[in-house]
Amino acid sequence: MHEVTPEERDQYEKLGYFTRLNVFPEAELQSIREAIENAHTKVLDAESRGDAGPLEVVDNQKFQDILGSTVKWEWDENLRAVRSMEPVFQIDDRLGDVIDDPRLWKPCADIIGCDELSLFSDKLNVKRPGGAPFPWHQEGPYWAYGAEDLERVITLIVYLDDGTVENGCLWVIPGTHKYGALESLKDRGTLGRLYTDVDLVDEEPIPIDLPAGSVGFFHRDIVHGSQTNRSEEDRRAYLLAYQPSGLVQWRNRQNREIRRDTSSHS
Ligand SMILES: O=C(O)CCC(=O)C(=O)O
Repeated sequence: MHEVTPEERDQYEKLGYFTRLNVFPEAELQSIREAIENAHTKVLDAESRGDAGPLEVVDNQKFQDILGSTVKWEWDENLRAVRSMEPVFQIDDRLGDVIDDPRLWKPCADIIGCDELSLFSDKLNVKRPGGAPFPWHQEGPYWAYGAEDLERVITLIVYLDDGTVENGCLWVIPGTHKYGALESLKDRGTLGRLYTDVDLVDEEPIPIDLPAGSVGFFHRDIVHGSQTNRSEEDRRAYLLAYQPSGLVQWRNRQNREIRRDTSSHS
């Protein structure tokens, strides 16, 4: 079950991504949302009681290690909110079940061509109303330092809320995975080196506007990004990346094998 279809594989090879609609029904989504909000609350509580690493400021962005997660705070001084957390599954066990869900890992195993997988990264993007844009970038160059088998890492995004142009859904530039690592922005500080200079590509961006519960699977080198959340609702997403078995995660250097036979999954 859950195999990649020939059409999906073809689209992945030509355009660098494919999507599946409504993979998670509302009842399951609700449970995942509860898990991520619980993780978010625990991080805020830990920070409030001083149980957090030092605040690191890179350019105008703030990062902090809290509960084993690298927390990126929102850029706006007036908005005390978490922007992203990575890794996050260690904070709420329910997220471990999501990582082991064959609806997510099986298509990745097919694309990678490897039956046994381990986790490369899990990340929660919590884009609250007013949440900041994420500039154009590729994961490949970002992950290059630390990946043990970069060529065989595949990434995906689970939409926990409807993703719309208004609320800052993901955008991709189809076909750009074929360029490999592109030039980054110059003269934009330290983080500018992580962002892609899209003036160098001819392809046009498209929004990946999908209903909650849908999943997009992406090549590590596809150029992607997102805009400000201009709506009044949250736009939350859970991003996973898988790699062959036996390797360590990108951030915490620990191995987390994918469990294939969990009773909660068919
Ligand atoms: O969720 C988003 O807005 C952008 C996600 C993304 O590209 C990332 O976290 O690398």
